[in-house]
Amino acid sequence: MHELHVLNPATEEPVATVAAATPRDVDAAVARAAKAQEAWAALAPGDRARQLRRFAAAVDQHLEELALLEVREAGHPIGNARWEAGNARDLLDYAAGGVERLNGRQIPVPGGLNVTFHEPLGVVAVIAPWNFPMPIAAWGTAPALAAGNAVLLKPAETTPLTALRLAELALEAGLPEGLFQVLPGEGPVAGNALVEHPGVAKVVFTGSTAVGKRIMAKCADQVKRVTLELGGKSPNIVFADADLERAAAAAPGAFLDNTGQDCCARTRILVQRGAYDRFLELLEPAVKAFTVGDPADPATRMGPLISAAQRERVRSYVREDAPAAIRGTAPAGKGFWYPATVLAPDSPDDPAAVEEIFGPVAVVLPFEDEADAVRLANATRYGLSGSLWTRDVGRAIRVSRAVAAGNLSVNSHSSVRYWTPFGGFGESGLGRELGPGALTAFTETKNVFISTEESQ
Ligand code: TXE
Repeated sequence: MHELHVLNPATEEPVATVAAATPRDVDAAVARAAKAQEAWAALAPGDRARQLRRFAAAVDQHLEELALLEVREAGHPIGNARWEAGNARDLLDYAAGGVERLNGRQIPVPGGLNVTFHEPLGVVAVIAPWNFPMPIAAWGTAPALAAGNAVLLKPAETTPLTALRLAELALEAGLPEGLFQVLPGEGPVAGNALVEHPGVAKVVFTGSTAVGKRIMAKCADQVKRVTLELGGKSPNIVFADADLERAAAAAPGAFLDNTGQDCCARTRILVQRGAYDRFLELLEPAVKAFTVGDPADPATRMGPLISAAQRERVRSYVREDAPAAIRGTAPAGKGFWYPATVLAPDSPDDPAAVEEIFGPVAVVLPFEDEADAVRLANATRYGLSGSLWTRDVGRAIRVSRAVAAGNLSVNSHSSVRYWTPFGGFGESGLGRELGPGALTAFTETKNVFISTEESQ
């Protein structure tokens, strides 16, 4: 039997060993989920909503425990981990609030009554990554359940523990047996079995673009529904007319939060030529003040990377002789630490400026004018998020419309709110999560025409 060995990324100490699901386990889970889903979809909306609210309340009661588990399995600073557990709770509450508002429409047509229904899909697979284990699990799970589906959640190999605890809390809160099951396992084994299973109606995948493409191709065989949330290489565009102090104070968090393991990380810092030197002068102390260390310490802002493999991946992008603008420090000894690094590549085509590194590494590049900024921002196969800093309102709107990305922020780096839509352009993904359309993404629209002709 395969096992997953969960390590504390800050210390490399073993935290737990978890059995990995096999394709046979997936078969059994799909059958149980399908059975539970029928009864769940038949419930009155208010009853479904009440059960989800109880689940949210259970998460709320165990918030600190869940956050501490996240600290241990993912190495996230405790402050971030509390936000993550809170985000999972909020999603469940938000989705519960949508159950009774999941209404169809009546569209006038001659000769009868025409109505639309939002029918649940059935069994949904949520394949989650390790960078935000709880929020991303909840982004798929909560609206899918609310819309009347069953959910099989496969957490990442390195972070199965919070997901398993969420499943226990769901049962304790009274959710029916089988409706929400967690299948820890390996991507190519358990994950693939979910993707290929004919009993799974939709796959929600968050992870690498390479695996996302493979999943999409496999889903095509069955015309299976799929939502993809993939990588990013988002720009942080600083115009010379911006409040440079504010922009420089905010820039470190935009690529160092979660140790840069964030699909929205603003890792391409584009600075207008006239402000370039001044901005770097302001950025350096801000990067160095970003406290790195023990994730359990509330003062810590940056923890370790998730694994030795991820650290190797990050290292591979930062050559020893790479022209660096800023280099921070990281703890020595055990743990998968990596220092905050800002590179100043000679060319915007340098791999560090083009590929998603998924670590605390950004590049800084100069640009000349607005058109040049937009051209550089869009010179990527990704399109997840981005920021722009300017005091000119017209420019803020023009550039926001011109940058091809799903989530933009002006004079801010904030791009994720559970009540607003989230997702990417280009190779950053397909479909949207969160926001007002979150539940309908887990339904099929059915149109029914009822003739009002009198019988002869
Ligand atoms: O991702 P994988 P990895 C990016 C980031 C990172 C890189 C590699 O650049 O450095 O991907 O990370 C499951 N069928 N992101 O290797 O492999 C896997 O078990 C079905 C961006 O960890 O894509 C895990 O649950 N499932 C990102 C999930 O996919 C499969 C978040 C993600 O793992 C599978 C994470 C298969 N064949 C990484 N192979 C984001 N968008 O935020 C793997 N999995």
